[in-house]
Formats: sequence, structure tokens, C-alpha cells
Amino acid sequence: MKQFDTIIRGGTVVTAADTIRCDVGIRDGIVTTLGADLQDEGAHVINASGLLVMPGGIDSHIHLDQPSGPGIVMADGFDSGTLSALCGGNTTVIPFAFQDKGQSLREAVKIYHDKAEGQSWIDHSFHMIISDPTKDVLECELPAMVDEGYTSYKVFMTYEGLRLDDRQILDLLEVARRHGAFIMVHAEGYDTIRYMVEKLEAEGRTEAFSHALSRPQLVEREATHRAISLAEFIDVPMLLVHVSAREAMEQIRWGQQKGLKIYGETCPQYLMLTQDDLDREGQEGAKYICSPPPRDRDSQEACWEGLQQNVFQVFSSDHCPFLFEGTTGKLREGEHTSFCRVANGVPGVETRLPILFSEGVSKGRIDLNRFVALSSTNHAKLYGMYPKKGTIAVGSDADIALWDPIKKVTITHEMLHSACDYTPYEGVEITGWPVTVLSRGVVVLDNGKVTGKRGHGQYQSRERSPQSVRR
Ligand code: DUC
Ligand code: ZN
Ligand code: ZN
Repeated sequence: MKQFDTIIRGGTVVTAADTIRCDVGIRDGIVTTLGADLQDEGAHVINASGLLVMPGGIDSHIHLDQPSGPGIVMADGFDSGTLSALCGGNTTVIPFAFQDKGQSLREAVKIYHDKAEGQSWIDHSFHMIISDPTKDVLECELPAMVDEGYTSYKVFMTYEGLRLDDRQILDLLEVARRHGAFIMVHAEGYDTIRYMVEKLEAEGRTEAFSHALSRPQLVEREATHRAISLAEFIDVPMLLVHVSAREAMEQIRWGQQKGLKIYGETCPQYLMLTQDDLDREGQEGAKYICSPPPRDRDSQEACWEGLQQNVFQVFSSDHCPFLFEGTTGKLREGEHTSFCRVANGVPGVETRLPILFSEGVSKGRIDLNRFVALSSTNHAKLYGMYPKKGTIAVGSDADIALWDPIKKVTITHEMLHSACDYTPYEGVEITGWPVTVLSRGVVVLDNGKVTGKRGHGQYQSRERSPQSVRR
């Protein structure tokens, strides 16, 4: 009887814990054997000699086809966004399902299931964004949704129409604590930003660089501390997303050293960009507007420290793609769009892992096992998908990326698969690239050539994770 459908032969298998020379045997989309010199005449054999065999990336923070303001259209939906993710070595993504005001969570998530239906190239799940935490949402809907596998929720401390005030956050945290929901927080201070935006606009300072001036480190640090304090008060775990700066990182470390279950995420833009990118000629700077904004060299170093020292457990792209050309994306009011009306976000789902590998592993800042933890395993653990996803182990889904650790690539927009019209990382030189990807045992990228199919991706319902349970 045929034992394996596929054997990955002769590679170096890397997990968050181990680096081992062995073969991987796959049957029915599942890893069934790790061992030396696996044989099965009927199996498809993938020659992995000279390659690293790692869990497929999990990008637990991306935005696809999400409403982002009047007239603005996100450049990627589930088709191009998940294809782009796949080509960057990912096998699972977790985009956001956004609850509009007055909408039930069920209505909101149904819309995103419909958007994703038949479109995803790789597996996907959903976090929900809560913008309207009514009594019914908190007391009836959310507990039921957690039981049904929607186990993580994002809240915003800033943005008109989106932000929750501290009292609303407290109420949500209390419900999260009771039902084991995991709360992700966008921590920037609403009133301080409003104050700065009004002042800058009144002075006619509408250029892209003013975005950085309107939300300095202090704004993120203060909100980060406040969010952590609210979590401490209710005694519930919390993840601070897209941390950009030293001062916010230090607040998270402070919380962790106090014994609180506080987790942190940073993103490629905070390692690779600075606020100087917002100061580029003409409206070029708008390409780099995201929130929080890229900072300075010291904050880039701090983000590396956070990744090395486990202040940050996850490295995500925060892929949030808007076209630079035309008026449906970055520049909704054309050439003269004020910084505060520029669509907010940068693309990066395909470049996240190559950047972390090249800048992290190839340059000696992190080891391979830490790379796997930051890019895949910790996402699966935090968000209730482990060990089905996030590792290479007997019984896990065969979600595997084969990396050539010495392949050199210069990033260009043309080579990427996102429908966005630029990359913030144009010209960045990379050492190490994912060449072959398997999703549940199916080869979806074969030596750089896409062999998967739109619609192959499946929705992943998630468990409550041990990490998200209170102290
Ligand atoms: N927050 C995100 O998570 N993504 C893009 C913009 C934002 O404010
Ligand atoms: Zn955010
Ligand atoms: Zn985001």
C-alpha cells in the first residue's frame, strides 16, 4: 500500500525548536512521518537538498477588501492578496472582518466569508474588528462567536467612528476574560492626534511628513501604557499590534516583566522604513503613510531588540494595500490630498518573510528557529491553530515552505503578485527566498512557479489558545 503521497527528501527541517536533517513524509495533506531516507516508489519526491524545510508562514495581520473610507478601495481582495501571500512563503493568513456601526458581528463576518468564497489560494481565518460594542454584541453575540471559532478581536483606540473609549474597552475586556476571547489593540491616543492634526492643518502643513508629526512616539507610548493598564485592571491577556517604536516596546516589556500576559507584534515597515520616507519628493511620501508611522533608526533597533528578546512574539505584515495612482487609493483628493486624508497603510504580505529572513537570519540578528517562531509558530499558538498549523510535526497540516537560504533577489514591484501598484521595498536586496510551497500537501508554488489554484484555500475555525487564557 502506498505510504506517502509526497516525500520531501534531503532537506534541513527547521521548526521553532529544532533544526534536523530528515525527510518529511506526507499523506492526505498531513505530515505522517519525519525520518531518515524515507522510501515509497509511488510517492512524488521533492528534492530539498541545500534547502531549508520550514513551516509555511502565517501572516496573522493583513487587510483584504476592507472598507477604508468613502471612495477608497483596497487594492487587494482575497484573490490577489492570498496569491501574493503564497508567493512570499505563506500558507495561512488572518485578515480582518470589520464590524460597521449598527451591524451585528454575524452580519459582518458573513460579508467576509462571501468575499473569500472560492477566492483564496491558501488557508484563511478571520479576526473581527469591533467598532460597535453594544450590549447585545458583548453579552450575546461575542460569547457565541468565540464558541464557534472566532476567537480574536481587534479594537482601535483612535480613528473617528472606529475608536472605543476606555470604558468601552473595559467592558469588552471583561467579556473577553469571561469567554476566552483574545484582544488585539491598536494603541494610539485619539485626542492627542486630533489636537496635532488640527494644528498642522491650520498651519497649512498638509504634506505627507505631517503624518509623522501628528502622531509622535509619545502618542503610541501613552496609549500602549493605558491599554496594558486596562488589561491589568481586568486581568486579561492582550496583544499590542503593529508596534513601531522604542517607547511603546518598553511599555510592553514593562508589562511582561510585571508578569502580565501582554504580547507584542511588529512589522517590516518598522524595521525597514523611517519617517524620512514620508518626506520624499512631491506626494511620494504618501506611499509610506501607515499608522503608527515609521520612526527613526533607534526605533528600528528597538524593534529588532523586541524580536530578539521575545518582547514581540509575532512578526506580521499589516498588509494594507492602496493604489498610489488614481483617486481610489492613497490620494483620494488627488495631488493635494492632505496627510490626514491619505489612505493609511502599506503593502507587504509577499515581502514580510524574505525581509525577516534576509535582515534577520542572513545578517545574524536572529537564528533560524526564532525566524520560524516569529513567522509562523507563535501566530498559530497565539491564535488557536497550533499544532495543526505552525509547525512540521507528525499530525500537522503539511503547510511547508522550502527556502533557498542563499538565493539573492532584488525586490521590485513588478515581481510581486499583489494588485497594489508599488512596494515600499523597491530595490531592497534580499538573501534567502521561498522557492517551493506546499499547502495541506499540495504543491502550490514549485520552484518559483505558481502551481496552486484559486479556491484551494479553506477557512480555518480556531480554538481559544492557552496563551490567551488569563493568568
Ligand atoms: N491599522 C492597521 O492595523 N492597519 C492599517 C491602518 C491602521 O491604522
Ligand atoms: Zn491598527
Ligand atoms: Zn492592520
